Amino acid sequence: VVIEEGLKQALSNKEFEVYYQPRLRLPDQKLVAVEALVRWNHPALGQVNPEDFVPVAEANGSIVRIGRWVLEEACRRAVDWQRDGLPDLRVSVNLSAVQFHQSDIIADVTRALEKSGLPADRLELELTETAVMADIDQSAEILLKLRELGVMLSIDDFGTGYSSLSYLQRFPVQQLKLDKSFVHGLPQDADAVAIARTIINLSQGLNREVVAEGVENAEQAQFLSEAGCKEGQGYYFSKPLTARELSAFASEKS
Ligand code: G
Ligand code: G
Ligand code: MN
Ligand code: NA
Repeated sequence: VVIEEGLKQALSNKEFEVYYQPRLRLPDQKLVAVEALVRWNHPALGQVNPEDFVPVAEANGSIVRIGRWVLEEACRRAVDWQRDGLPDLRVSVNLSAVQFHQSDIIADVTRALEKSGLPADRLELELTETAVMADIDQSAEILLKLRELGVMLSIDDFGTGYSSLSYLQRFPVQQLKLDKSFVHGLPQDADAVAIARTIINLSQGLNREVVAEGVENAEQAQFLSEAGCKEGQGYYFSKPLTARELSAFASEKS
C-alpha cells in the first residue's frame, strides 16, 4: 500500500533516478554500451529496487508513464555524454511487458528519439522472453515496427522463460542476453557450461549476438570470450553507476 500510494507522486516529485551499468566488449574490455536501470529514491523508504515496485506499477498501469520517463531520460543522457566528448555508447532500456503490449510503444520510442536527437541505432530495447512469448503475433508485429525505426532489440533473461526456440526466427532481434543464473556456475559447473555453450552456438547459428549478464570474475569473462560471446556486463566490470560516475568510468575504459 505504501508503494502503491507513493508511486502516484513519484514521477512529479522527481524521485526516480536512472543508473547505468557498463557493458564491455569481451576480448578487449572496451566500453560499448550501458544498460539503464531505474531506481526509486523514496522519501521514507530510501532506495526501492525495481523488483519491489515494477510489479506494483505494472498492476496499476503507472509503469507506462514511468517507462516513458526512463526511455526519455536514458536517450537524453546518451546525447549529453556524446556532447561531453565520450565515445559513442549504445544505451539499452528495459521494457515491461505491459509497456510493450498495452501502450503505444512505437509512439513513445519515436518521441524519445526525436526529443533527444539520439540516432536510433544507438538505442537498444530489452524485452524479456516472457513478454514476447505472451502474444507471439502481436510481439512480432511490434518488434518489426521498432526495427523499422532503426533501434536494436534484445531478449533479456534469455534461457529462463518458456523456451520455444522456433519463435526466435520470427523475431527481428539482434541480441540475446544470457541470464546471470547460467553465468553464475561458469566455468566449474558442467550444466552451466553446457547451457552457456548451447545458447552461444544457437545464437551464432541464427546470426544473433550474445551478451552475458552477471559476469562476476575473470574466469567467467575468459570462458565466455573463448566460447564466442562478444559482450558482457556484471560486477566484475562495474556495478550500475550514476550518470556522473558513468562519465568517469567511460573516460578510462574506452
Ligand atoms: O539492478 P536491478 O535491481 O536494477 O534490476 C532488477 C530488475 O528490474 C531487472 O529485471 C531489470 O530488468 C528491471 N528493471 C530495471 N530498470 C527497469 C526499467 O526501467 N523498466 C523495467 N520495466 N524494468 C526495469
Ligand atoms: O533482468 P535484468 O538483466 O535487466 O537485470 C539486471 C540486474 O542484474 C540488475 O538488478 C543488476 O543490478 C543486476 N546485476 C548486474 N550485474 C550483476 C552481477 O554481476 N551479479 C549479480 N548477481 N547481479 C548483477
Ligand atoms: Mn535487462
Ligand atoms: Na537479464
